[in-house]
Amino acid sequence: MTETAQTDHPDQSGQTDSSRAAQRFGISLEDYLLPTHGRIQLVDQDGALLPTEDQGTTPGHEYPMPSDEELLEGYRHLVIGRRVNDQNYALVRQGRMAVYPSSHGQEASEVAAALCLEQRDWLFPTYRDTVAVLARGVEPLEVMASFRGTWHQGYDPHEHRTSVQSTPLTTQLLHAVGMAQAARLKGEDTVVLGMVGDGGTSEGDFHEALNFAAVFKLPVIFFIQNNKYAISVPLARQTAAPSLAHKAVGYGLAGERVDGNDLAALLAVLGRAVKLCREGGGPFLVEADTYRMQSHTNADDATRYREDDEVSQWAAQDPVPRMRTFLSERGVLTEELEQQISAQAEQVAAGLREAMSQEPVIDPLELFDHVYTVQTPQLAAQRELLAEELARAAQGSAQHQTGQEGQK
Ligand SMILES: Cc1ncc(C[n+]2csc(CCOP(=O)(O)OP(=O)(O)O)c2C)c(N)n1
Ligand SMILES: [Mg+2]
Repeated sequence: MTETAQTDHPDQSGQTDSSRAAQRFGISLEDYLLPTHGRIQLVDQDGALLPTEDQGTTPGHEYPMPSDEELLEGYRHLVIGRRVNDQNYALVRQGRMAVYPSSHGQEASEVAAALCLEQRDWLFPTYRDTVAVLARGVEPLEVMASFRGTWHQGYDPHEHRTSVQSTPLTTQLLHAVGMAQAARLKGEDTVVLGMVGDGGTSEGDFHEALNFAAVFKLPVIFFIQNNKYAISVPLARQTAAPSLAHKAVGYGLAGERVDGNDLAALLAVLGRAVKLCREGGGPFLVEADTYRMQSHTNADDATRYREDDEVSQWAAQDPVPRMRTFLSERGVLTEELEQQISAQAEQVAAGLREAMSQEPVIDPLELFDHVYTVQTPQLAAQRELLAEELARAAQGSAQHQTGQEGQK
């Protein structure tokens, strides 16, 4: 370890970053690092603004309501995200897309993860986080390329400062931490947000990422979407901790738990975490309390391991109608705006249907192009072998066709 890590970033008075942050909020270091009891919620499941005393806040853990503009922009992404989730689910069932892990029900968490960041920040998503990637501004068809299997990676991670959607669990958190360290070394004030599921918190990589980030005081937000299942494994088999947010204190970083279906609360909590990280008060862990409404993927049948009653309880907490009611009653979301937003969502869905109906043009030889800058002799030989096979197959099918025509 370097000298910097051992001294825990003390300033001249010997204070650490976290103790400075705690002092700023007028609470003890322990109260700063520990999440509030329960969870932060600003808008209830029926779309009503909660009175301050019912928002789950405690001294030093207060969160101001985001502006109407921010919420309206978030709502637009919620509606588009829901439409994309459901369109892709249907496309998989029609055999036009290989796989799609839907975040239906989790769209508020997805959207907030993207909207809390500035363009210059970095997002590290998982396979479930397509809606977050879309809210980051990536073109829907580019995002879908990897799920369709037509191209290795459909978008340029550097252009959007959004990493590839990671399928190996939790590896993305180590990459997020590495990116934050690199940005610091370059003197940039980049904030990095790494997304992970409840199941992903049991991986060894989770420990390494949090520990490194905390020791080196890196500007990283670890954003856990606790959707209660890791395929069929329930949360109770994942951890014995009072909450996933409590894991933070053991590493010496601050944790908070938030209603993951309340867009307003998510934007408030993540917004403050970004601000603190930017000012040197990071890292942060935020646990979003949410639920996966559909099966894990098309290869899974959720009815085999959970009860309908549980699913309907969460259906009542749906983030989309909740925000619609809240914004309509505030007079922010008019009938006309609502129509514009759904027309935009329909347009995105139609674009996906259209694109997924076309046969993809694929050159199998391109498989060898991006493995090494300079191709190894083995790969060159394998490429040659495949090229010959393809040529033979093409010749065979041409002869077959001529034969068929001769029989006519
Ligand atoms: C390292 C690794 N181990 C196992 C898997 C297989 N796997 C894919 S998704 C998944 C469950 C993950 O659950 P969670 O982290 O809660 O995310 P969710 O799917 O609920 O969003 C598992 C075990 C994997 N992709 N990577
Ligand atoms: Mg999960």
